[in-house]
Amino acid sequence: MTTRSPSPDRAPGGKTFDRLLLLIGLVAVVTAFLAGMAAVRAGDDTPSTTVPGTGTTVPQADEPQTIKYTLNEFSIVGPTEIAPGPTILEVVNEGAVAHNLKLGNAQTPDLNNGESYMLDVGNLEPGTYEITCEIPGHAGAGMTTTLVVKEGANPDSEGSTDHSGHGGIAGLTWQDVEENMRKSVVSFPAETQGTGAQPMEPNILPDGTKEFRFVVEEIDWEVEPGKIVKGYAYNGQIPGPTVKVDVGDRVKIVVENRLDMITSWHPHGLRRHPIEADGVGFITQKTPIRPGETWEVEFIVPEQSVAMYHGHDMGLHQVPNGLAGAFIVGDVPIPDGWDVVSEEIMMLNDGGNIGFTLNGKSFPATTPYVLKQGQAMMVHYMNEGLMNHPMHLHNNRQLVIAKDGFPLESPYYVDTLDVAPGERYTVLVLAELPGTWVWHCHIFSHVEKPDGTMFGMLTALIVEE
Ligand SMILES: [Cu+2]
Repeated sequence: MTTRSPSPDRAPGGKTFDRLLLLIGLVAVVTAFLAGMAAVRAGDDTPSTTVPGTGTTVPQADEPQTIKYTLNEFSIVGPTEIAPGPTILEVVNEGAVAHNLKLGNAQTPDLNNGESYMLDVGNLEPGTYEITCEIPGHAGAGMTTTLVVKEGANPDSEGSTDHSGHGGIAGLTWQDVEENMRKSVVSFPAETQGTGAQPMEPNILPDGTKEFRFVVEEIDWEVEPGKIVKGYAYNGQIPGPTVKVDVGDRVKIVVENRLDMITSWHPHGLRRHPIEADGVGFITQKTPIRPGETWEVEFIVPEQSVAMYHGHDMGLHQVPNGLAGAFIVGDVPIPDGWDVVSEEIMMLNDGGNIGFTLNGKSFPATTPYVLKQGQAMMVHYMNEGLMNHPMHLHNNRQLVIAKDGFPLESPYYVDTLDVAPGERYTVLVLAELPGTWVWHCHIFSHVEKPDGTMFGMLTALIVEE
């Protein structure tokens, strides 16, 4: 027990031949002459004009049209329909982190905040083109869009960027933005298929060993209402089921790989686990767990820990797509004077197909937490993503009592706690004031889309009187 910790009572309110050559030459000369005539005529008839508010130029026949695209976390905003012809994309990164833009074989370099690039995409024939940011994870997080090229298209159609004149953004009026926001908020908490991080019961073997069996599979996962993505799961859950055992327990871990790729099982942050259990292919085990194989390991858990198990080989691909779960050993000591009614996992993720999520779900499909006034709950923040997330709870305090499972000698109060990839923080959340209190990552692009829709790493603490 930690004795010097503050008690709730004492403290105040918390991404090839000559003839043939001659013939070709003649054809080329005639073609160039005819094209030149056509250009002269087109030039006379079709002056260049700029469509107000879009930065889009409607060209003379020979002159490429310039189409503007804006990059942000995590969106690509620009016209959704343009006319065929030679085209240059003016790509501007308004985001906080580096982004790029790819259309067909044309791709910009990585652009930092405020940088722009004129990308010549050549002569666009009628058709549908995918536009993406190629930085790992960014397309999955939303940086993808479709451009339809067709005769007679007006580039001033839906989706064009316009930061002026409408009181809204992304070509929307403020009323559209408000409506998008309202629709997302009023549907909270929205029901979706599948719940992650469910408590896992072990098989008790004859010698008392607690056996945990994991099946690694690709599944369809509903991240937000109607949005179903391909994810990787332990036992059909994202995050995987929550393991909780006692200090001194003998455990057996069995991992069956039903993927068409290698995987492994690493107990990140489990303290003093034997090296055979460390789950790194060609280093602590002969090979990764190959498709169709089953790997197992048995060991004693010697110390209280707040750990996460996850794929380690092909981790870049698998973990951001859901292959992670909590592994808790024993109890984090609770300071005196606290009424702690539950122990919760809040797993943070931000990459892959899953995107910005809390426990595998994006708002409004996140689960709210409900407490009575004066109660407290223990929450283990676990970051299995690729980015930091400053987690902010409105108006109710959080007492940080452990870092990466190590109990703090001097717990401290926060309202915002930055959780880096791989970190775990254990906090006691005190329900001080009645009402529905927003609880979210404070990087706005992780919770709000450019069109006003709330999504991602947002939930609520509901304090009942
Ligand atoms: Cu965040």
